[in-house]
Amino acid sequence: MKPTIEIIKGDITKINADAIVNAANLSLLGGGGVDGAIHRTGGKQILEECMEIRNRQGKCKTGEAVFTSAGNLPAKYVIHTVGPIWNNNEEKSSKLLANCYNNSLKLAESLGVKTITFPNISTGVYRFPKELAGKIAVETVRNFQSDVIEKVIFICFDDENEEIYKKLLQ
Ligand code: AR6
Repeated sequence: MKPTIEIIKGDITKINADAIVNAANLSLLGGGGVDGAIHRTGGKQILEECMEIRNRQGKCKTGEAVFTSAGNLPAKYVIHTVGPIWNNNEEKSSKLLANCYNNSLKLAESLGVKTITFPNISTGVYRFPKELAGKIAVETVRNFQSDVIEKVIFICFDDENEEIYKKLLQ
């Protein structure tokens, strides 16, 4: 089965889904943007679990995904994935960004997640072109078959991404 896809404009920390995805960095120890918001609102539980992951496996590689509980957030899990920093190597960056979506979906599936919410990974501080990032996100999710995941929500924080996703999903 293919999960249904929805777009919501707003703040991912307010979303009541089984899993929300964090656009983290290699350190897994927090930062700005959506990462900052998730750690700020979710509380120290999330950071403590990220530190345990760091101690166990070291840094999280670009395109890979790990999970923690969601602390004070209304979700059950936070899936932390590290998007690529845009560097004009379109082919390599695109592949890595698709890996973020695929690996997060696979991890979510293994956790029995029915509803998962993605931010627009890499389109903030990491400067990935929004149009291309949206295309990759939508394509990757559309190609993902699952008997577990029922719904994928793309949460758009800025107007530009909202417009891009609306067009892509028309
Ligand atoms: N809810 C949903 N989306 C958000 C929120 C929010 N509360 N806040 C920002 N966005 P970014 P990146 C959108 O910069 O480009 C961090 O410092 C934002 O509008 O958060 O993957 C990490 O620690 C943009 O569309 O992540 C890394 O060092 C999208 O989230 C680095 O930034 C992603 O923007 C990762 O950069």
